[in-house]
This record gives sequence, structure tokens and C-alpha cells, in this order.
Amino acid sequence: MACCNIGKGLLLALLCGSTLAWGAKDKVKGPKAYGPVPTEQQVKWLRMEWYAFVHFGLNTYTGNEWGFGDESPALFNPSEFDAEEIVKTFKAAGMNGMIYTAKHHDGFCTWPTRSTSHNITKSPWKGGKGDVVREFSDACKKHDFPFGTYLSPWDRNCGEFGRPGYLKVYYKQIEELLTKYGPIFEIWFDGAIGGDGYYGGAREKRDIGEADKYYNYAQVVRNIRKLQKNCIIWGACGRGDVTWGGSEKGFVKQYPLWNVQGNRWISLEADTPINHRGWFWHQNQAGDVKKPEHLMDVYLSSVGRGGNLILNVAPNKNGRLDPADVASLNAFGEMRRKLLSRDYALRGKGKASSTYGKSFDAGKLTDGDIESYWCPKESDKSPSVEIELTKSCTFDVVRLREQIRLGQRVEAFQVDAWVDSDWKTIIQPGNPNEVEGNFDGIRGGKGHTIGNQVLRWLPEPVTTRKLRLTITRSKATPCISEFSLLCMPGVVQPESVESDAEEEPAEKPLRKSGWKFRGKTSSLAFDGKEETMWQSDKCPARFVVDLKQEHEISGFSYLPRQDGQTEGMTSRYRVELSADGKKWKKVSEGEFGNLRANPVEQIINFSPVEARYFRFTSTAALDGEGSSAAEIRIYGK
Ligand code: FUL
Repeated sequence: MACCNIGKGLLLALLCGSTLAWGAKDKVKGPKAYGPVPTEQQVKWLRMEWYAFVHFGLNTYTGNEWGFGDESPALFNPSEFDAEEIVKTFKAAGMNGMIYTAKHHDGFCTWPTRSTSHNITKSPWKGGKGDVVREFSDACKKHDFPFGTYLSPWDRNCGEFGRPGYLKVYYKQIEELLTKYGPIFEIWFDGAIGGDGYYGGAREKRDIGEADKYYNYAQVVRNIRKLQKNCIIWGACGRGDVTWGGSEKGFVKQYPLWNVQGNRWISLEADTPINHRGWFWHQNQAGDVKKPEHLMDVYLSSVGRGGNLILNVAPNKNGRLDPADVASLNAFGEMRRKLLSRDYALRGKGKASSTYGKSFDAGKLTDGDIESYWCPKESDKSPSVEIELTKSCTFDVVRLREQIRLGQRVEAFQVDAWVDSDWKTIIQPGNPNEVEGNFDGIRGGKGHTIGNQVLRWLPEPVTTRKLRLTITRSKATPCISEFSLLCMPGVVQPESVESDAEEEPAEKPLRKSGWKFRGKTSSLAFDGKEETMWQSDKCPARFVVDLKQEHEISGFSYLPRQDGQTEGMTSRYRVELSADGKKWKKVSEGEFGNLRANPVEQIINFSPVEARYFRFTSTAALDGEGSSAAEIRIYGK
């Protein structure tokens, strides 16, 4: 244990309260903090590692990812919602909290707010007396599980949105959520900030200009600190404590990762839905859940790069979690538990090239105490530690942690293992120009930054009794709190589950046979290849498919272009059907939401219609003049 003759509370107070750390035994001062340091809440938050996101509201019932704002509250009626059951599921999987979408962009408030009448009191659920925020927050309290909330700044229902009048509504909502439901560990202000919407019937496009100015986030942040000083603020135009990881795929956009923005400590949170279909539950989604081994990749490229992970698991129309989602969540949870269950470096003996003083000796790396740390002498320009394990062991994951209370310092590190009477480099030091993005470097990646923690999965297992850690580049004297050796478990297969009996029966995509396509390149939207697409140089633009025989058509799916570009992504559509190719019946019209951040397949269902011809019109598209679709599937019998 670090500084065993002083209490941990005192040590903590010393470490976080001042810029100096003291070793109690030999009274040697630790190094001064370097650069921005995290607040106590940010430290606590980073140690949560991962928690659940819960998207649940009117979109659950309409199948939209972004509601327009004119949806009827009458749709919200989850017959089997049991907040406690959901919280227990998350906790059992090893998650460390949950964040619920109290209001999404459609403006529907799932608590009885006084700020707008577009709220849950207008829903039939519990006779208009329901309060989802209350039920989740109570269940969390009961199970000692941190509760957080998401409040969309963009409100497509409110007639005053974009004008000063909306701010009163929005501020009231923040105040209610932060004063009526007990401690909120994190409040999320989404970055989607405006566009078209219902806006009290105006049905127009609204532009709020500079979001930071419009919402006055400087003041919002001050108010939140007054209401709940321990609440982590996500977003708020960079004024919060945490920012977006940069993708909705679950990885933080790049490693090396620095928790620094200007002169402030800002941590990164990677977000992703457990299901490939999007943030809200969608009918027939069961087959599209991410596999546990993919979730491990997500974990390694978020938490393992020094950020946190928020993983969305969305309740269905009944208010229950989808059994297939839960099965995958549990299987990944089990893999994570196994990974972290044993640290083979624990109680290893460390011999350092130098130490700042006894209280910062190399033994601190392997004492299992996240607060104590090894620190070399400032004059030591290539500090290293040899660690002798209690016995020879086999591992394939190395975890390192910095004492972040003193700031983030390490730029690159190297790890060698003593194998066959020689040092063998098992983690090469990174070069700041070699940036890992996406899911790169999950296996065999280099040693760049450390921060709260870095997890490096080796290309193959290593068996040894002796290792050497070298800090090859650091902005200031490194302060390393942990060196751990872990073992990646085999894939845990999800339990096979019955799909939820209440779900409507799955329709299948129609099989293409002899179909004729009218419209240049439109056949490319039906060729089963994500990399090719229907493209038109204008918008609106449309094409027709002749299915050669009548079918009972009940829906379609749209996959936006997958090449990383957004130009011409169809964002609003109209679908019409016809028996003869002359007389058309409009069966669906609407929006494909959230394409920029999460360009996944979206499925649209409608009441079945007998038809032979399918007409798709792109009525609005993102960026540029054109229209496109990578893949379209037609559902029916
Ligand atoms: C995005 C939103 O637009 C999505 O709908 C979702 O809520 C995601 C977590 O954040 O910005």
C-alpha cells in the first residue's frame, strides 16, 4: 500500500487538494502537477469506465431515430416497463451506471414537466400519472447505481425553439431534472442543434446560429454547478467536463489521447448502440445485435485508450429490453469480468532506474492501489522499471495507469519481456505521428499515451517472469500508478434467446427475381453491395422498381452511403406503390435521422399494400446537390 502510515483519506486530500503530492514516510515531495488536472468528479467518472445509455421515448413507437416533433404522446404506453428489472440487468452485466434520454430531439418529455404540455401526462401510460425519469432514478437509488440524464437542446416540438422564448423552457427542464430526482452523475447535452421540425405547427427550418451563444452555456454550466456540484456535464459546447469520443461506433476517435482542451482537463466518452439499427429500439432488430467480441473491440478502443464507454441498450415498445441485446450484453460483461479478474503482475517486485523517494518507489506499480505511484527522479531522462513477477505467467494484455490527479504526462512507453535469456520488445513505443483511429491497434498497437488507463492487447500471449517498462517520452516526470498483466478470455457466446413474444412478426426482404429498374444507377441500390450506390446529381430525384409480380409490401430499408462521405445522403424520402406503374399511392414519407453521426440501415414499416411497382423519391439530401442510397430492401410477402 502507498504511504501506509497515513490514512488513504488524508492521502487523497493531499493529492487532489493541492498541486503537490507528499510522501509521508520520507517527507519527499512528489512532483508538481503538470498541465490541467481533472476535478475530483472527473477522476471518479473515469473510474466508472462504462455505463448504459437508454434511448426510450416516442421514437420507440414510431420507428424513427429522430422524431419530427409532431408525434402524439398517446403513442407512449409501455405495458411491461419495469425500471428495476432494467437497472438490475445493467448492474449484473458489470455496468457502472445509466443515462436516460429524458427528452430527445422530438421534444417529448418523459417526466411530468411544467415547462411544456408535450409531456408524459398526455400519455395513456399509468393514466397520465407516469414518470419514467422517476422510475429509473428510484430504481437506481435502490440498487446504488449512478443515474444520469440526457436532455436534448434541440426541441423540434416547441414553437419557440430558436427564439429567446425556448430558453425559459429549456432552463426549466434542466432545473427540474437536477432538483427533483436526486443525484445525477452526468447530464448529456446533445450536439445536434437545429434544423427542420414541427415547431408548434410552423413546420419550418430553424437555425439557432452559434449554439454556445444561443443557449448561453457559460451560464448554464454555472447554474448546474450550483444545483449539483458533482454532476459531470457532457458537451455544452466544450464548456462541460466531458466531450464526444468522435464517432457513434464506440471508439474514441484517436489514440494517442490527450485529456486536454486549451487549459482544461476534458475527458472523452465514446458512445454506441449495442444494436446495429440505431439508438432507439426498432422492430425486427434482434438479428442485428453487436457480438460480444465486437463489444470487446469497442471496449479496448474506448476505455482501453483512456476514455469512457456509454453503451446504449434500448427498451422496446413494451418497455422491456430486447432479449437478444441482453444476451450479448451479458456475454460481453462476462468477458470483461474475466479479463479483469486476475492481474498477474500483482505483488511483483519492481526495481527502478531511479525513484523520486521511497514513497514513490517501483513497488507502487504492482501494489493494486490506484492512488500510489512510481515516480523517477526528474533528472532521469529514460526512466524504466524491471518487474519481477511472483512466478512465471502467461498474459496477452498489458494495462498501465497514470496518476492523473497530477496531470497527464506520458507520450510514449515501451514494454519488454525477458524471454529465452534476452529482452524481447512486446510493446513498441509509439510515435506521435502514428495515430490510431477507428478500431486500429486493438491488437498489437503501440505504446502512446496512458492517462487514466491504456489497455494493449498483444499479438500473441507472452510467458515470462520478468518485464521492463520504459517511459520513452514524457512531457514531465512520469507518475505511473499501475502496471498490470491480464489475460484476454475466449469469446463468451450469448445465450440463445427467444425473441420477445410481443414483437410483431418479422417480414422478410423480398427476393429479387427479374426486377427491372427505371432510373440511372438505381440497380446499384439493390445489388447487395454496400460499396456501390444509386446516385443522382439532383434532389429531389427518384427511381422505380418493377417487381414483375404483385406482392404484399409492408416496408423497406435504406442504407446510406458507407464510404465515409455525406454528400447526397438521402435524409428525407417518399415511397409510393402502384399496381400498374401509373396510379401511385403514397405509403410512407419521412426522415432518416442522425445520418452524419450514425449512418446505419433504417427500416420503415407501413400498413401492407398489394403492389407491383415501388417508387422511391429522395426529397431532401445532405450536403451538395445530389441524392444517393447504398442499399434499399423492400419488405413484404
Ligand atoms: C446524437 C443524437 O442525434 C442521436 O439521436 C443519439 O441521441 C446520440 C446519442 O446522439 O447526437
